[in-house]
Amino acid sequence: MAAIEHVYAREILDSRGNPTVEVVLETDDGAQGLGLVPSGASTGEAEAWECRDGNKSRYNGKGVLDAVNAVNEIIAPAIIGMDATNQRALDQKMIEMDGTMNKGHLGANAILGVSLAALYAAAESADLPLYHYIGGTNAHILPVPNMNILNGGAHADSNVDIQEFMISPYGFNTFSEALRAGVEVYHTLKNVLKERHLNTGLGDEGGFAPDLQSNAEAIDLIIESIEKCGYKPGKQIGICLDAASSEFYNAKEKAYRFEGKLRDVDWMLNYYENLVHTYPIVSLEDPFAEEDWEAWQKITAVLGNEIQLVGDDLLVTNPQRLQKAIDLKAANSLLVKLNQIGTVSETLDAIELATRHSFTSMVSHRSGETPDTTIADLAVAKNTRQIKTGAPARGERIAKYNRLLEIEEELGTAAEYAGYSAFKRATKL
Ligand code: 2PG
Ligand code: MG
Repeated sequence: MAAIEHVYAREILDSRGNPTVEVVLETDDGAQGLGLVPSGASTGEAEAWECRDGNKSRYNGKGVLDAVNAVNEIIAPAIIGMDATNQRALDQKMIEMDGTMNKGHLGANAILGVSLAALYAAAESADLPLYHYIGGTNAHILPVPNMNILNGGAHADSNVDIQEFMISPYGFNTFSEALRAGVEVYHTLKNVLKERHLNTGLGDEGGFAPDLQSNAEAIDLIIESIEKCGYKPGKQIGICLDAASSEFYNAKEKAYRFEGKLRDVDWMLNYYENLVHTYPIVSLEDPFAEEDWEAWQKITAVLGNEIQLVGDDLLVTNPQRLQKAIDLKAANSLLVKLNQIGTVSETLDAIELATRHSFTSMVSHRSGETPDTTIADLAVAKNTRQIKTGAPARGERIAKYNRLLEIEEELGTAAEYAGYSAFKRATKL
């Protein structure tokens, strides 16, 4: 037992310079945990509620003092004395105190800050590294890093509609070799862009954000960079996309504004099919909007046996929405974001449910991040085999990759790199 003795929240800044919540939690055996909460830009409508003050005179309304107060004045007094190692009981208590379906009273940012801080304090109290504390003795598989090296959509100031163009270095023996290959491709892409006089400024997740002729051109540039580095596209390094299509969906017209025109579901489906059959794409996230379940069913029927179809805005790490997707045969993979659901235990429930129904799980950062590295430990703890945490640039993204290097070294001979096994849906591998 590690009884919670002290809980304190403060307002800090995230990687975009927006306020977010930090929670420090101490237990009676001297352990201390830190909870840092990330924040999205292309957020799903069904995500748990992120409490922002809305006071325009501070941070343009984005302050989180209400969430901080919710921790310091409401949550803290109610959980003092509880056992930090009983994560489920603690999370349950906060869910009950909130009393809404979407953390709409206390705020998911307040609740997650405490949930994470308790998790870290409990791991320290048990004297175990986080991945080991969460995952037990079988936590040993290093995930394939899906590195978002070209940013578009809501994460960039460019004309590129698809939000994320990721490289997946799966054809390597260790995580560190795979990471090195990905980093080399990233640096080479910069030169490839420069040669063409394209912009090399960075988007929110550290990837380049040039204006391009088409979305496919982004993939061409990436393939060229992979080859220039001496790696084999498809064989060693594949491509994952996140269309984040809810951002370009026009609900009134029931159509997608893509490459300057309104496109219906069949047009988009055809477009994706061509793309998948032209390029070494192994994973496609949010190809259709979060409430366009029918389109999701269509694409899953057509491409679901060939590639991974990841639900992010569609599933929002919510076991109920995931169950609906399982029942409807919409998507075959879960994107895992702690702050979409708001507690550690519900996140673990979502991963568990996904695994039970043969959905893969990709653990994910948010576009607004902090130096927190929980997702690196979580991916290893649950042997999810995949993580996405941006380009190999900017401290808050690099921190996660560096944490995985550390874990790989710590595991020593027990470490296993997921490699090809990560993409069990990708028949082209
Ligand atoms: C996504 C995420 C992370 P955001 O759409 O998958 O890459 O972006 O955090 O802005 O929702
Ligand atoms: Mg997404």
